Amino acid sequence: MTEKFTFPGDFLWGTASAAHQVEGGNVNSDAWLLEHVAGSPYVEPAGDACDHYHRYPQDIALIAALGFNCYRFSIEWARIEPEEGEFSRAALEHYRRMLAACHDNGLTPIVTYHHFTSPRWFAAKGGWEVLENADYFVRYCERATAHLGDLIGAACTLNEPNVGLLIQQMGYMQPDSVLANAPYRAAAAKAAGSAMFSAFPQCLQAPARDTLLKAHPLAVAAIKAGRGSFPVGLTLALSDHQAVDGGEATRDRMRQAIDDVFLDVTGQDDFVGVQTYTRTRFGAQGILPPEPGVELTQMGYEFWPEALEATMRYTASYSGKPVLVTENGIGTEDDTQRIAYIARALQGVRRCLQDGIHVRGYCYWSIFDNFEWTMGYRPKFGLIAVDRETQKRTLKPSAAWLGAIARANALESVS
Ligand code: GCO
Repeated sequence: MTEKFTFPGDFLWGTASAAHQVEGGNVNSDAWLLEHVAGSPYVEPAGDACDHYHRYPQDIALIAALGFNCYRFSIEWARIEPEEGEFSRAALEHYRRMLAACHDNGLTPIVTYHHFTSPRWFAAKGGWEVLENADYFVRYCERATAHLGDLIGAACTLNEPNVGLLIQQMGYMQPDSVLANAPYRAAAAKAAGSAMFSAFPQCLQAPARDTLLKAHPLAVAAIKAGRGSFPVGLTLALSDHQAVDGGEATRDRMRQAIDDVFLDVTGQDDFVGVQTYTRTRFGAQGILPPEPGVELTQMGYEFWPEALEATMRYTASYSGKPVLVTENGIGTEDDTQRIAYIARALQGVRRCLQDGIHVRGYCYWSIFDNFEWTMGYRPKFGLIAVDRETQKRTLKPSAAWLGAIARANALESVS
């Protein structure tokens, strides 16, 4: 039986992006350097990306025209503070214009202060692996807020500070002991003219975790003390951790180490940003491979749209905070599969709301097919395709489909 479910009146409907993945020409960032060294973990460089740095006026108008009421994007530290202590008024003004464009188009801007990339000088000082370096991030947050705060609708400090731990546990990234001697680290340090070079998320996770845990609450305090008044939170990479055949203890241990430690520093936050793509199953011995018979996405993840509901419920009950879905999506060439994925994920959002969980909004990752980090441009997460030669944007059916749901602020509920 189907009936109509209406979302709360202030529900945020949006899509998400991140500076390095869409702007293009982010040459002063640590990622850009790492993309170009011998033995780089990146299959290709970001290059011009989607040239969103120049095309944001049309892009933002397009997002609004589709029916969304918010846009999550990140401001780029490497542009705002190109050298240590040297802040670029021009770069800050660029982001002011982006924020103003959101408002002009009726979109609430959700700003991420740090979405993986940092300035080269920060990486050359050991980046997140050095505890004292948290202070550089906090100072940047202060300066950015002083310039932009009156136009910000909501803010995320760090994007997925736990993602390195998660992908390391899943076997997608080497353990710290191996990473420490990765030839590209030495090559990057040499290129940066430094004794060390550490770029997130390919950094040593144990020391980076401590710096990130220190930085987040300090950044929240700095942002809240600054210009403007808007909700502030942390986003986390949250996989639906499932226990199978006696895997409960392993699952709980992993959840504690990857998720709970970060949720434990959200005390002053206004929401937790939930970013979920799939599930992870744990047996008594550790992580299990994908279950035979379950479809895989381009990322090699299990197609498991209900993962979002599980992580929202876990996060809300563990933290006692409202949740905002800051990312949920699928890498696929098949847009019908994308629609099926989102449709099922949204039923989970609906069930959470019906159970009284405070969900502030849903942002699909991503607005464009963009630079999927080490995997380059192959995975297609976008609602909009981008021609890599001409930069021409082409709407996929999912863009109009999700935009219509956003505009209606309602969904047919399927039980
Ligand atoms: C992350 C980031 C995004 C990714 C997205 C798809 O999770 O790595 O927040 O930058 O592109 O998650 O993998």
